[in-house]
Amino acid sequence: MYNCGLLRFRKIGSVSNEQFGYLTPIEFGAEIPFDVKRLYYIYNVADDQIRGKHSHKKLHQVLICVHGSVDVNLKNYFGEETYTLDDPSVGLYVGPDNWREMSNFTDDAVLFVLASEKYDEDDYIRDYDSFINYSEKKYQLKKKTLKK
Ligand code: T46
Repeated sequence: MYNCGLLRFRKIGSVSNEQFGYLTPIEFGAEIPFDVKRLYYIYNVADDQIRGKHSHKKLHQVLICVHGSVDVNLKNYFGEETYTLDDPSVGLYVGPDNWREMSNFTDDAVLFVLASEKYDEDDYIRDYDSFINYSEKKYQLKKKTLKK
């Protein structure tokens, strides 16, 4: 889908061989498609909570569920997709102009996020109709329906 997609990181090790386990290295500049300026993580979220409900004008991010599982629904001018993140060796790249909603957090879920910019509330669009208007103007294409 436009401006988002899964990144598969290396997974070094094995669960055979007396369960030595895995190590996933992520080298900034090589495996992340932007310079990382901030990281944060989201955890202890009840399974009936929906987080997100906003888009970003400029921010690029990679979301990695390092423990447990979470669903991330993305909508942009060109389509919609839901990704289940449940593997710490997989990241979801989310570029600007994606409306995101995170749901179905398992009790043990820890969602780790790498971000291209420091926190800036002015970069958020938190109203869905404003997101649609902004996307329509930006992409200057004829009207296409983004379903609520
Ligand atoms: C996103 C998804 C995946 C800060 O003070 N600094 C920060 O770096 C962040 C990320 C948030 N905050 C404050 C702003 C709010 O008062 O923390 C509070 C909760 O933030 P928010 O409601 O935006 O959290 P989520 O889970 O809805 O969204 C977050 C990110 O904000 C957002 O950029 O893409 O995770």
